[in-house]
Amino acid sequence: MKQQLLNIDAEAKKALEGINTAAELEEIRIKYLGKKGELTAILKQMGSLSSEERPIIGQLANKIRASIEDAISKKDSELKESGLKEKLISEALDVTLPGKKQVLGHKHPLTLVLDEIKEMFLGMGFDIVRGPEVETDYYNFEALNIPKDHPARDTQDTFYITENILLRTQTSPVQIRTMEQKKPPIRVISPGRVYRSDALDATHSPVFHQIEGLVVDKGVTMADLKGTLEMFAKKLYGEDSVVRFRPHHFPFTEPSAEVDVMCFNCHGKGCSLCKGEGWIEILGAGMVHPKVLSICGIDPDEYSGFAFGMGLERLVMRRYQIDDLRMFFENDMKFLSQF
Ligand code: 2U9
Repeated sequence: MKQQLLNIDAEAKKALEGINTAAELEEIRIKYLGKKGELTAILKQMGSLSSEERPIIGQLANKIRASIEDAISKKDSELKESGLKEKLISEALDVTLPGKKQVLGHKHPLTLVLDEIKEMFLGMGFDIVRGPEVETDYYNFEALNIPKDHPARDTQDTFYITENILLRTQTSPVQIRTMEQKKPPIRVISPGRVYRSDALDATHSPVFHQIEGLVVDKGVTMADLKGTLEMFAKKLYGEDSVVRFRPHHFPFTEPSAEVDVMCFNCHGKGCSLCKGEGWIEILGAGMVHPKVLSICGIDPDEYSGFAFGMGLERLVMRRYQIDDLRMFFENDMKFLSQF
């Protein structure tokens, strides 16, 4: 039995030399010192010894247990220390390295220009009003003097949800709601998303943004409209901008006009930017049709007003020479990071 104990001691020490992990160490502890371990197995045979041999073997067994436990704990410290060393090496930080550049986000080009336009009109005494994008036929068409059989109501232009509910095709319904709720003087702009049943391509999108404006007061004339839009054009395109009004027709304004600004690239001569016209259309406008005032409960004999509307995407595309509308919606960082 003595020789067996000495063998176990030697075997355990040898086994400890070849291990590298805490799990292997635990296996050795269980194998030699555990309840079902080799040392315990030998001690179970102590009963067969003489009363003289038993204390000697018992003492030796305890000495060997203690020695193996020491060896295990020494190995454990070594493993922990070498593990710590590896950890320190693998997680070493070179504090002299330059910091990682924090890429800051920024506003979308549509938001940049919309914020600029909002500031211009706020500076001219306008308020900003918003309204629902899901509208009724009444607010989107009827109240705007667009009769039932008008082509604008055709489903190829408008997203109908039910016969009477639709996605607004312009932000004009917000102005109708404003005129119903507020007595003149009214000076508002209504920016927002509008929806047209168009296929997405370089110049069309089923969803785009409009900014419309409305002024209603006593004695408002076409001169006020021209003055306001001229000031807007000069703020947007520069003090030397020239605007012109071309007669047009809209059901909700009378008289109506389409408003051009002289091409800031060729000053009216004609170039690729203005497609040889010399002028660039920026918006539509007109005096609010008396029927529209009346339907909102405003007496057209006492009050008059003007209104205008512009498409934001087209305006931003011209300003930054962007030739494909889809760039606005694809979230391509190469595109967006230019602004
Ligand atoms: C009310 C009365 C009149 C808004 C107007 C236009 C002319 C116009 C287009 C510009 C480009 C729509 O986005 S676009 O395709 N808009 O030309 N809009 S007058 O007139 C109104 C609005 C509200 C109560």
